[in-house]
Amino acid sequence: MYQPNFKLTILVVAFLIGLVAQVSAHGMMLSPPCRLVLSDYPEEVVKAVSDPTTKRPCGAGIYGPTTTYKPGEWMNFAYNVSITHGGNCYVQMNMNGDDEEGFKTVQELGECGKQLGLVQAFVAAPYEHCDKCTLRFMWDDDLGNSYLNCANIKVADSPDCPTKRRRSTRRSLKF
Ligand SMILES: *[C@@H]1O[C@H](CO)[C@@H](O)[C@H](O)[C@H]1NC(C)=O
Ligand SMILES: [Cu+2]
Repeated sequence: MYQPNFKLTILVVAFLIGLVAQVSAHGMMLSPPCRLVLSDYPEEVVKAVSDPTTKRPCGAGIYGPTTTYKPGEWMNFAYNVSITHGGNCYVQMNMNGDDEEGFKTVQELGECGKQLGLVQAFVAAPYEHCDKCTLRFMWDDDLGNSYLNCANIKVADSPDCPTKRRRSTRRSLKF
């Protein structure tokens, strides 16, 4: 009988996909909005950015919005844990793009993955202006897996006072 087998196959595959998603998705950065992947299916997006990753510096996420803060302003950081593990978590900032060496830890979150649900922290935005800062959540768990999420950050006084003007002022002072 072709039809029942076909249905059974679909059921089994759906079950396995559900299982894989449950087993491997460990959490994602919710605030500021992190980079995501291209997919028509929200579950796929969540899974891709929540899975353990070997892609450095930023994991699977490839694009996302840019969040602008004033210098030194509190950033409301939030990460949601969906599978628990030990291991230290860090909030890091890169003042210019995505180079691995450029990431400096700005807040230690301890073993943030030991409890399900929201990990929230107020993290101070840089005092220096930047057009392309990257905020990274990094969690190296106790099994040797890494979880990485990046968010695009801009630091400027206000939209009326763009970073460029500040930079050129600083540069002209140097010369
Ligand atoms: C946050 O994590 C909890 C616990 O695993 C989960 O039930 C919930 O769906 C998650 N919410 C978001 C927005 O990720
Ligand atoms: Cu795990």
